[in-house]
Amino acid sequence: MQYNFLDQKDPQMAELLKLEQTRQRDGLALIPSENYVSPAVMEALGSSLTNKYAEGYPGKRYYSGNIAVDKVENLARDRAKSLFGVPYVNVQPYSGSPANFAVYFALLEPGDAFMGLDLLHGGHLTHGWKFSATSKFWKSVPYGVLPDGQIDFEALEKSAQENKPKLIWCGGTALPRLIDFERFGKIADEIGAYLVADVSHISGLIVGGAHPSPAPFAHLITTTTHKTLRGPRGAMIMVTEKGLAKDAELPEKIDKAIIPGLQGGPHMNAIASIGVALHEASQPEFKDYSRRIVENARALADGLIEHGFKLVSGGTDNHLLLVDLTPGGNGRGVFLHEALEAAHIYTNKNMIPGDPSTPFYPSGLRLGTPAVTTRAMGKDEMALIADFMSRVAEKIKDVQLPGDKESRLALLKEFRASLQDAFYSDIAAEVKMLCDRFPVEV
Ligand code: DSN
Repeated sequence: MQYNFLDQKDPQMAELLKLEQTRQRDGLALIPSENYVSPAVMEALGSSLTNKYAEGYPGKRYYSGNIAVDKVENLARDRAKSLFGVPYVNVQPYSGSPANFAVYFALLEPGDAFMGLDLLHGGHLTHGWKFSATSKFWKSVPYGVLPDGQIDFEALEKSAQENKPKLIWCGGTALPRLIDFERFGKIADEIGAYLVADVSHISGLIVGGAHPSPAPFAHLITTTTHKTLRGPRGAMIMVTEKGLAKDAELPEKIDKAIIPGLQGGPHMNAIASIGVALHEASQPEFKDYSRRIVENARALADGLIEHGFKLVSGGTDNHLLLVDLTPGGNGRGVFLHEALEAAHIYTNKNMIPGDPSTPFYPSGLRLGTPAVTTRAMGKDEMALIADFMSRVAEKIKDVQLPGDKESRLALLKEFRASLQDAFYSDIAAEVKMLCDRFPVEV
């Protein structure tokens, strides 16, 4: 790996970037929100548009010199509209959290009630988690999932009738099952609330036809652009036909919430790069890609179940899996996450619904297949990955989380030292051999 300029101009930083490239190239990226962008997406992101300020919107900027950037933003917007089948898109949010904040800012008054999936049940921080600013400025009324991992629609409907939220979020970050957007739409319509679908995790599956679209049922859709959609870090807010019918001013309200409400200059390089990713997502190969993501997630689920792992909801309909580690003891997610990392298998510890432990020591592990599918791995490779994971889990099966804080910290220190064992570097070598067979541009 070589850089044209960095190697000379800033070798210290160049070394760090190479360290990360090596990690991405030689390890298994199983974090469901991560992916590998194409060289074309990366090129647009590193283009001269990074030099340009363009506060405002196409045709209405506060800076001169917009010949190219106006066309870039319009092209990205048009591509998103056509791909998601919606009449309006804002492509300027810096990322998912700012996009969701803009929705609150556009639609709610301070103190208004809203509903979102509890973080501990797979929701996002910005869907009303108690430590998020969203629950400081607006009144968060969370809903949850049933023990089988499905949304508890009965409780949600009852609570919606009682609390009359102005806005209901659907979507999440750790939901392995299809989202019934139609049922959400009915509940929101009964009380006159806005339904906002945050499809950050599954937007690539939606445009690829591997997950139903919320467009007929939601008023607004938010999504990040860097997960299954395989673009750069960024986000979009869309207004659907249904949203326009409810409030024809929604596009203007969203635009104003982004700027001057929350943001200044849009990151035009990211917007160009989003445009490239949207173009890629409109190609026939992307349909195949999104289908294979789900196929691989199911194969990985089957492989893990064969090795004795328990999965929340018993499997998956999308790109992600949530492993319930409680059969081996509570709060063990951190140990498996770190042990797998020592073997160059990257996952993330995660709460499971009704978790008996705490967010730092959760009882689950979240996995996903978007990145390994980008590397063109398939079902056979998912079986190998399940085998690697099972060997690592077996190695640490006797590690149990102590009850008190001091003992936990002491154990974690001792556990981390144990990860120097050759057992992990040997598996990492096998992981590298697998990765070498499925090269990826990083
Ligand atoms: N933090 C993201 C995820 O990993 O799911 C959601 O924003």
